[in-house]
Amino acid sequence: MTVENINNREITAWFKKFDVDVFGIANLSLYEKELVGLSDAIKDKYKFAVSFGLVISKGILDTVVDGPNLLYLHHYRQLNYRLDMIGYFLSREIERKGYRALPFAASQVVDWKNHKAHISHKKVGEIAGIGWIGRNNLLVHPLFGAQVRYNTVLTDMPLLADKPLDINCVDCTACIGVCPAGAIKEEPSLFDHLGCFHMVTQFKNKRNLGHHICGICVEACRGKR
Ligand code: B12
Repeated sequence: MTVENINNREITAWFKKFDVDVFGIANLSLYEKELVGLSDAIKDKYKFAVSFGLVISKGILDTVVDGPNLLYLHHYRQLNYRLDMIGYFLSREIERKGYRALPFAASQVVDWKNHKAHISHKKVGEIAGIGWIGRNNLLVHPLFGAQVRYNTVLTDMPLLADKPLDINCVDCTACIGVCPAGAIKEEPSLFDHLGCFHMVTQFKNKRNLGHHICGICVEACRGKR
């Protein structure tokens, strides 16, 4: 068995131990974007991006009827916290084996003008074969739909990368009619980013949430749940 095979097995066992619902390995050279706010030299140090996600509680999503509420806000924050912890512990595990690892934040904006984080978890997840970018502009998993939150760890540990999936939303349009901003269109590239942002800003201010959240298109995108 190759060292790559052994490392893949160990990472899989590690994720199972931490009750991580979905994960995959992306070849970082397929991620053509910059790492926002970080030097290019950093990207050169790492060959792989490990993508991992936690499924959002169905019960919580059932309460998201006309937009976000305090329960959804709390759940959102707890999942982000757990995703950050998993990133930290996975990185420590990789470093103990003598390799480099760089954990990111589940939800941290570093460039508010352009709404960008250091790295796009959706794009990484897509390259890692976890799902596809749907009409709702979210990473859609074949089983869990968009009801997963993600994080990413970069590493130089030798691994076998997964391949992107060759599927998409096909004729599912469940998210189009429910979007309160009318931001979701039949054609995925026509997603109205600004309309979505204005709506989540309204929710943040009017519902006193302190975070740009919504959850309506997430609730509608159920996969096979
Ligand atoms: C900033 C941000 C926002 C902003 C703006 C989003 C935007 N314009 O992308 C606001 C506040 C509006 C927002 C809203 C929401 N967000 Co938000 N947000 C983020 C955050 C922190 C950064 C995203 C980012 O950098 N965007 C910049 C753009 C350029 O990148 P992108 O759209 O992510 O990636 C695309 C491009 O980069 C491109 N791309 C990248 N490389 C390449 C290479 C090539 C060759 C090509 C062609 C394209 C390409 O493809 C990517 C996929 O389309 C991420 C966390 C993270 N670090 O990823 C969460 C995240 C995207 N948000 C998430 C969610 C769930 C939401 C909300 C539903 C709110 C909520 N939680 O209730 C809404 C609805 C969003 C929607 N339907 O699109 C989840 C998505 C989970 C999923 N299953 O997809 C993330 C990943 C957080 C997480 N930890 O899970 N969000």
